[in-house]
This record gives sequence, C-alpha cells and structure tokens, in this order.
Amino acid sequence: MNDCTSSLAFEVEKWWSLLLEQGWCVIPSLLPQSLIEALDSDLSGDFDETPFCRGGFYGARTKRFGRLLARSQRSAELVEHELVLGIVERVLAPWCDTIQLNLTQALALHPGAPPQLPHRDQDMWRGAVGETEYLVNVMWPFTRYTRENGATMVWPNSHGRRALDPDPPPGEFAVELEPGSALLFLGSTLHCAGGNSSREVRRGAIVSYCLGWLKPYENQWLAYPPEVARRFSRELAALVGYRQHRPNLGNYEGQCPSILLSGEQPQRIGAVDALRPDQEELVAEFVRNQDWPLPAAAA
Ligand SMILES: O=C(O)CCC(=O)C(=O)O
Ligand SMILES: [Fe+2]
Repeated sequence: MNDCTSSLAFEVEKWWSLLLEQGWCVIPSLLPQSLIEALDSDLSGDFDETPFCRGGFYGARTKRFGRLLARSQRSAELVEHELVLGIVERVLAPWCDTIQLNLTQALALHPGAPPQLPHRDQDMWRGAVGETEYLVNVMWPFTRYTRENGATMVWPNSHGRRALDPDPPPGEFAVELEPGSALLFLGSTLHCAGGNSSREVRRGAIVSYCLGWLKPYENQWLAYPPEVARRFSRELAALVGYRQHRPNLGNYEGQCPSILLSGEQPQRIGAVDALRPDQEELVAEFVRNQDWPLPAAAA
C-alpha cells in the first residue's frame, strides 16, 4: 500500500467506526465550497421552476427533484467521493457484494416549512429491523444549515437494534453544517428535516446508497438510461445499476447490463451464470456428479 491508499484506508476506518457508534457523523471540508456553489448554480433553474411538493412527508413548503447526475456533471463528485464510498462500502459490506445508488435528490426547504415527521429511511423497505443496515445517507448542504433554517435533526444512538425501541432516545439536535461538509447517517437512524423559521431557503442534496440487491428508491435505470449512463465513468455506471449483483440480479438478457453501454448489441445474446462463489461450487459439484446422456443427435 502506498501512503495515499493507506491514509484513505485509515480515514475510512475512523469515520466508519464513528458512524456505527453514533448512527451519524459530520465530515468537515470534504469538497471545495466553490464546487458546491457551482453545482447549486447549475441547479438554480430546477430550484426555481420545480413545483412545491405535495404530501405531508415531502412537505408543501419544500421542493425536491432527483436525477442529479443527469442535471449536472458536477454532482458526480458528490456521488463518487472516494472517502464517502469507502465508508459506505465498509458499512454495507456484511450484507451485499456491491452497493448501489439509492437516490440523488436536491431539496429546498422554504421559509415556513414545518419540521418533518421523524423517521428512519430504512422503513421504505419491509425487511427485518435491528439486524441489517440497508442504507447510508449523505446530506450535502448547498447553503449553511442552521437550527433556524431547518438543519437536519438527528437522534444520536437511535440506530441498529435501538430502532426496535418504541420511544426515541433523548438528545436530538439540529446538525448545523457548512457547504463542502457532509452529514452521514445510517438508514436505521431516526432523523427529519427541521422547521424553517428563517427568511432564507435551505438548499442541499441527499445522496444515498443502499445494498446492491434492494429496489432503490429512485428508479436508477429510468433516471439514467443507457444513452445517459454511457457518458459516466465505469464506477458511476455500476453504481446506477449497470452491474449485476450476484446471483444474476439486475441482468439484461442474462448478462451484465453494462453490455448496453458499448456499441451495437447482437439481437440475441445468451445468458451466462453470475453466481456467488458458494453457489458456483454447489452448481459445479452438482453438474460434475450428473450422469445424464445427451441425445444422440447432440452428442
Ligand atoms: O431535509 C432533511 O434535512 C432531511 C430530509 C429527509 O430525511 C427525507 O426526506 O427523507
Ligand atoms: Fe429521511
């Protein structure tokens, strides 16, 4: 390992352990403020023109829109941030081979927005509670997040098995943030948008990642069809679904959907196993011991 990779590994380990311990962490100065400003400005038309949300969860004084990777190339710097990806992979590795992008969503909390319902993002899936971490959320502020303008509220130590407790633990607080920093929290951590009692609009983006075999919140293949994903790096395309999760999940005609990102496709492709090593072994053993004569014509 060279110095660079070993210091990345050290940082991953440090933030991973804090995130698992507290259920949340803030990493300061992850990206230059100038990049965040430029991204905010790329999205200004969308922030202006997107209608307010409807429904008590999204919030009637809040605007939201997704597909950030199709709206501004700069959003890839958030999604593919090396340290963030390292931490997320470390958190989710016990339950999947590879992670995927769950959503990118810009959001603007306008003056007068009331606090959001406290919730756990993992509750979008009806899996077992308290045993599995399904996702990691990253909140990237574009403007300063303050208690007054509705900074995200987090309940420390409400994660993991504590998600089974009927009452939330005391000690919730508003996570004040500067643009360029990021708030990471687990899918099992209780949180919500605070209320905006200021005169300013709180803008930012959520980037979340989940286990590679789950149904993501935002339909990534529709958000980024092959003609869009073709412009992405290999890793980014894989994160938005152009990669199979063993065994064979998310395949296209029985092969890795990344085949759609290059050149012309033959009309008929033919399926190829993509199995986990344990399944590979089981199948190989089964096939080896099979004594099944081929019909004469095929022999
Ligand atoms: O806007 C925020 O601070 C949090 C939003 C949130 O948790 C959500 O929409 O799921
Ligand atoms: Fe949430």
